[in-house]
Amino acid sequence: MNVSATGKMKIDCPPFLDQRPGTSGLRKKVARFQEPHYLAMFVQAIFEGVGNLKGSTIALGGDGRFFNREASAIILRMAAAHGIAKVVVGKGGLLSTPAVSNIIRARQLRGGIILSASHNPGGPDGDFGIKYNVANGGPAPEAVTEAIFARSKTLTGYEILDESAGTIDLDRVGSQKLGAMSVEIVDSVADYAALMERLFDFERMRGWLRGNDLLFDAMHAVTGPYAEEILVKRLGAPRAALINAVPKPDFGHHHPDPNPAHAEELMARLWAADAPALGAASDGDGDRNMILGPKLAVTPSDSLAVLAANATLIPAFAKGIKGVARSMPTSRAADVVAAELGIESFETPTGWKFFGNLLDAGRVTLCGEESYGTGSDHVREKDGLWAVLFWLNLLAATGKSVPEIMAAHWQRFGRHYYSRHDYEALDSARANDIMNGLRQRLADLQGRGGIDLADDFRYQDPIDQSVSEKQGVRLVFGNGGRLVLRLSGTGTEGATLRLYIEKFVARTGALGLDAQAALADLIADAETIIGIKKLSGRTRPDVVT
Ligand code: VG1
Ligand code: CO
Repeated sequence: MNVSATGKMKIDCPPFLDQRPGTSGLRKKVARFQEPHYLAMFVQAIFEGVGNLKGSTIALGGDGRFFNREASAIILRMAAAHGIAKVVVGKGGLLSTPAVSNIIRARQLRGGIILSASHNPGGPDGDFGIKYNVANGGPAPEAVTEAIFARSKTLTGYEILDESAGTIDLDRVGSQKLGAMSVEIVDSVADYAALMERLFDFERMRGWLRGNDLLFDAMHAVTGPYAEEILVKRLGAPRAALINAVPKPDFGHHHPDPNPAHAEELMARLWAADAPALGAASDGDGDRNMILGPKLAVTPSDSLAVLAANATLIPAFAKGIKGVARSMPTSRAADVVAAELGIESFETPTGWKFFGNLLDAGRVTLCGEESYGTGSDHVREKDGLWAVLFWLNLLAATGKSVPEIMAAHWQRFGRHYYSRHDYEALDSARANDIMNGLRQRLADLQGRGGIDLADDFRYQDPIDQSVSEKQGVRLVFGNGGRLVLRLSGTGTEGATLRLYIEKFVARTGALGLDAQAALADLIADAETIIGIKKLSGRTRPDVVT
């Protein structure tokens, strides 16, 4: 170690070899991130892998999970040592992922660092994560994450300011200095709330909230303060419309994952006799959403299709939408709407980073993923509260209920019954064997047993022509059925296999069935063809959504 007159230290350290970013940033157990130099070495890999950050301004914020503050302090001292000119930080180190995206875009920053493992559990025994967003406000594309990974394997150390350079008070809004670097602490919510007011008809939504109940579950994660400002202060919902609205470092011991399996309290309220008209939840870093009506959970793939079909009722999209994109495992419900509207539709690999080019090129306006992610060109991330406001605006504009909107949608377009079955924490070698075994049989499967297409999804980006291989196996049946199998890229324990099951029923068919019942035959076929249970030794999936 050597300390210069400016307090800059070079810390020598051999590289860590497990820092390849996954679907959305680097995620590891908190304990791994707390190991000496682990976080710092990855941050150094970001600075060097991204490559053009000296003299620039970047954003920094996180979802408030355990280790958020300590990590923020380390990153600020490293940013100063690296020669970054200024960092814009959310108060208390808090910013939702879409809020970071907005700040980068609105202030034309070079990029931003987000501290989050999103929907993964937090706390000392939970997960931590770090992701880098580029100048368009979106997640770093694969070329950048691969450059970061390559750099992480050859680093010999990192640079950081000595503590004598001072510390930043994360809770004091305003300008501060760290060495030669400026730090601006900003209100975490203000810019984002102003953006939402520009997109939606707040007057009309206020009217709807005077006669209808809303229940929003922030899952003790980052959207609590956002919901408080937007839903309560600006839209007039009562404070009781929010549950779990105070962010906690361990998310109250829960998974901050907005799905029927993890939002128990919210689900119970929506299935009760006096259920609110709209129920919703968001995840750890505020980019996911779940939408519920009385006794009805809207499938995320359907939500994208409904938003596309009704977009012109929202002020931001009054002139129509340009196109729709969905991740490959997401159901094809949105494609049907796009065809009807005469607009383009795109199928991309899993992860929001693949939507950025299409949004930047003006080819699509709305994007979605089956994993409770929906968004538009207002930022370059999926956006949880945005989706809730979209639905609220839709209910206010139509005067219809959530079940009425869904029934009308299916009667017009037909219904894509859909479910995802997750097999979590499998032995990695075994999970890879199951994937590879299926891959080897693709040529045999194609054309047999009603399967029209059996392939491993390969994506060529229509804008920059970059290619991403092996993005998941698709088995597409001629009768409207589809099975998809892929390995998760966000887990931190063993491997998680995701099986996605989809079946299309035309508008003249049975539209009101329970999804698991409607999909039962296809689920049984999946076991016959792929044999996850047989090969993994598991009797049932860990999570069904
Ligand atoms: C999962 C979802 C994917 C989503 C990603 C990040 O990835 O399936 O659709 O983009 O999480 O979401 P994977 O590789 O585990 O299937 V978030 O809200 O956790 O940043
Ligand atoms: Co998230």
